[in-house]
Amino acid sequence: MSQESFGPESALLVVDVQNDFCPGGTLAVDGGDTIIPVINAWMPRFATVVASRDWHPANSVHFTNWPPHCIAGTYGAQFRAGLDTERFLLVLDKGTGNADDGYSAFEATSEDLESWLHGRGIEMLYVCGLATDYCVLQTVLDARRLGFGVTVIGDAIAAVEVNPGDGQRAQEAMEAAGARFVLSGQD
Ligand code: VGL
Ligand code: ZN
Repeated sequence: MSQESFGPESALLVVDVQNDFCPGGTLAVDGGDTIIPVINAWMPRFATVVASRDWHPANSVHFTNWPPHCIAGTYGAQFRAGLDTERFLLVLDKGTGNADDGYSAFEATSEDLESWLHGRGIEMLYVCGLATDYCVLQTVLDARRLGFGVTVIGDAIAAVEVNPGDGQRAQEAMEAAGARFVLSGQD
């Protein structure tokens, strides 16, 4: 299996691999934790690895649509154990205002991701994490709108599937926006 490193123009973006989206969490995603070793295996190939966290206040309007999850500073908001967090050069907190959904990592309030990436000459994003049909989807659509090349790691994402098929439809929407999908070992 080829495990080439990527050039400095490429970054890995790890979306919301947090306890509440993993088994036992308040908004658990099927397979939310099984992607962790897959993500870890990709990290050493990048000079730049960035991660986002869903990071909501307890009184967020977001919780009119969702069970409370990823409340700032709580166990549910922590990165899942086993994720190689020491490789993160930047951690972005999003959904931090009580009127924010904050699905996209480009809406992070802790750092402007677009200018941070541009400042480092990064033009290509490899995207993985949770959840395919919300935060991965909105992050990828924003990245494409902003002109980044996007590759989604198809075996390192998992979907909420509020409605069956949401993950598949999200993939189609990302592909229609120009994102490429790859599988580990076939990249
Ligand atoms: C997410 C639903 C609500 C996600 C966040 O990380 O995909 N989904 N908040
Ligand atoms: Zn959320």
